[in-house]
Amino acid sequence: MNTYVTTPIFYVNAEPHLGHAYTTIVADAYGRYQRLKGNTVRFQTGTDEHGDKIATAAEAAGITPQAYADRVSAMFRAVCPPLQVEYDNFIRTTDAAHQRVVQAVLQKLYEQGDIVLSDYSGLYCQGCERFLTEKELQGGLCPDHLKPPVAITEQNYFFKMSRYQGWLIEHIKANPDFITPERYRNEVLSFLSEPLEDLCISRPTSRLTWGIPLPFDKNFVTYVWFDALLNYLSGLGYFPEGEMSAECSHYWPVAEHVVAKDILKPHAIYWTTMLKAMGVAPYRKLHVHGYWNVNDTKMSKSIGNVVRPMDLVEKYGSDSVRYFLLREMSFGLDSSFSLAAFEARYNSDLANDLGNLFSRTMAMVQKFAGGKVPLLVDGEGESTELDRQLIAAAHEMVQEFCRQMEEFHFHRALQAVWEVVSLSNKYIVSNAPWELAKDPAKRGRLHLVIYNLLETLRLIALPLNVVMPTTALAMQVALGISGRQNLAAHGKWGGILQEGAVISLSTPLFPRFDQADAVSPVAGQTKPQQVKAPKNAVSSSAKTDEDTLITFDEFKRIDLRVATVVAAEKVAKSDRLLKLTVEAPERRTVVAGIAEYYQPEEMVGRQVIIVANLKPTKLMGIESQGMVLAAKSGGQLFVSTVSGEVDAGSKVA
Ligand code: ME8
Repeated sequence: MNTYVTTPIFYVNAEPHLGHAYTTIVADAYGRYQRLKGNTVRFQTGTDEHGDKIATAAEAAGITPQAYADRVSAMFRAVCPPLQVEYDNFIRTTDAAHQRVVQAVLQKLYEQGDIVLSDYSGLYCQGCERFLTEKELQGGLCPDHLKPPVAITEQNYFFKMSRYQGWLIEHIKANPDFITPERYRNEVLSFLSEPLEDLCISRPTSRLTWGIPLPFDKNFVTYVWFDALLNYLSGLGYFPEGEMSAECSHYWPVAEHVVAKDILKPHAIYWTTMLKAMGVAPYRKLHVHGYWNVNDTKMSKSIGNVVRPMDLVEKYGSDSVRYFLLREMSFGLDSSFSLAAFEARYNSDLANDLGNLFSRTMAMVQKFAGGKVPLLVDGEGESTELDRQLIAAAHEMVQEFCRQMEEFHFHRALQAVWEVVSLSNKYIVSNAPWELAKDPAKRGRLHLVIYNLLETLRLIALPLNVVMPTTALAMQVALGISGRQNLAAHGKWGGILQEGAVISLSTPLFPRFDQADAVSPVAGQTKPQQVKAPKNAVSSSAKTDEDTLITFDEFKRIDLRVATVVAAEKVAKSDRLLKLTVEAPERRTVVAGIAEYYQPEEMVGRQVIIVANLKPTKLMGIESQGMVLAAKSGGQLFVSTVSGEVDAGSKVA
């Protein structure tokens, strides 16, 4: 089976924001899901570059519309890789091939009498780039742009959309899944219950030149929507006359468009009737989602609350952003973004639930099964009701995930996975492997419990390939699984993990988010990347005024020790932190904010001075049992030490 999934092509008058990222992630996740089913997928996104809005923005920037479009289009392209969005085609409406298709379609419809010249007087909104009807106005203003439209009379070309109204109503009624969710289908049917007006598809060059010239009248350029909608076909190599290209005949019949509610009408009405007039079958489905608001307020440049996806990715990693957006929004309804909600979900679902399940299981494999998939010996380690429950739930999870993905219910698909994550965490507690480990007679049972957990993790990772590709891969690598995953081949319990296979040591999937690293992803509110005094590295210069003097007794309360660093590694997702294993003389972990100044290997073997009696604190999910002393000077950081080698744990006084 093939799938062709598309996002809207985005206007290049604004930088990519959270809303654009959401639609694109939805389309990407759906594409990945189809690939995981073994289907062939084509995924197209791109930019919409003609029209008033772009011309006006370019003028304000003092550059040509083409240069302006090049600049902003490149931004839309550039956010894809960091969001792990893997498109097959990025289309631009200024591409020559696209422009040729638009002109050929216009010519065809003109010749067959579907496009006619006529007088038109109306109320034009520049923000919407269209004439508005009286009914659409609210208090005389455009409801979207809150500005009064301008009365204009001009000659223009019109697409006789009304000819196809009857056909469209029948098509929507005969195909209940054509527009989903149902509320949007009903909205379109209700709109179609009134007679359709014909669609003005030209703009006089006296008013706008930044557009595709009409092939039959050089005094006009094409209305931006007529141009833009055709991207879905031109991107497949469609051309109006002659045979459909191979790409086209493969993919057009299975086209699924993903859009938000703001552009329902152009997709449900303009585009479908254009296709009918062109003699091309309608797309297969239109998936319509709601709007992201920010802290319950409409996202808008003027309010200054536009969320930039790149800021979120830099701070939390793209898997977490993808997870949050797909888990938080019920597809079709509006949703509100807030950093608090983001961090709450990150800490509870990712760091606690999934992250802990993974690291606990990995630790148990190392401790109780020699770091390998345990060998299951027949007769040893009998199955219990808890095992049967876990196996059935893991199995059902894969089925449920697929059912929900088919319906674009991403939040429910993820809920299904997290139910098993939570059940697995309970399974650990109920089976208490650490207790089983104390009794050699229970070794078989211990190994079965560990095997069941590894197999559940494998099944959890499988659907996660769709939403969190990096995490899924990290889990698979740790479990010794390689190769392209497939839902049918790998979605059942058992038979994939190799008994005796080495389980690699891995870093935590989601270190707990440390508030101190906060960078606001809301434009205009970005805090400077404070190089905050790392909580575990002292660097301030000493004041000597009366208020800051301490008594000898106070000083004596601070337990300073020489510690020898025996291992050091970078802390995942942090630029500042190194995790040090030190002996002082007992082994302990100290997380130090020195990663910008020291490579982990430079630290091993060094003796440092630590505050040994500092209350333990968690940094990026790792418990730090002490603080390394260091001095900062001339932009460099120098860790404190002693002038000769001393026994680890020696007191500094
Ligand atoms: O309309 N919440 O481009 P556009 C969720 N060029 N999604 C949002 C959003 C929000 N707050 N804001 C924007 C156009 N989007 C035309 C499309 S297609 C042939 C031409 C997303 O840059 C959502 O997908 O205004 C919405 O439909 C789209 O961006 C509008 O992008």
